[in-house]
Amino acid sequence: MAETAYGPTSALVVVDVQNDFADPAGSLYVAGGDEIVPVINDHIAAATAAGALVVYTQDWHPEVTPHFADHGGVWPVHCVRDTWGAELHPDLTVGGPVIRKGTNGEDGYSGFTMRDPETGEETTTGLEAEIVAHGATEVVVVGLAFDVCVKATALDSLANGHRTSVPLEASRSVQLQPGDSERAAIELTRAGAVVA
Ligand code: VGL
Ligand code: ZN
Repeated sequence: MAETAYGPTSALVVVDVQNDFADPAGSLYVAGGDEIVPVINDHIAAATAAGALVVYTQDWHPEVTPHFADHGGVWPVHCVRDTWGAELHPDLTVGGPVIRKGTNGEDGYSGFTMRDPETGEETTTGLEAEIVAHGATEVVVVGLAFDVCVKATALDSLANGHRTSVPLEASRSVQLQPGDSERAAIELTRAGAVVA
């Protein structure tokens, strides 16, 4: 926490801190997801005090989507729009825009883009526009899950030309496969992110 420096040209992207991921009763609970909420709140407080943009993403799926295992995907049903599981965790400090992704049945791993699971077509969310409007050049990505949506969001941030860091203490991995967390850290570091 102390190592992450925030200023007016920073953007803190808080990825998918939602009940289904962050509450032990959630349908796709990420181990330790609840423990990092206060850590993330410390980042939010520091970012806000420094004049940084704080922006949130929310996985927001229809009931039926090829993202879910029942319909050809790999994940249990989670973050169905307008349900408890899709709500941001009640202890999370919310003080900034919320970007929803996956709304039309896309995979929506990255907070920046949504990829249609059938056609592969990519569309953008409003996240990059928020960052540009704030004049932010450095992006810090925290939240859930490190090896899925945090990774995808940080990779797109790098591709968009932002200096990008992922503080590990403010993120946890879902590990669909053992080793996913380590592989994600390597991939991010190779792409130019500061992962620490
Ligand atoms: C996520 C799996 C499926 C995430 C979203 O937020 O990391 N993981 N959908
Ligand atoms: Zn999802």
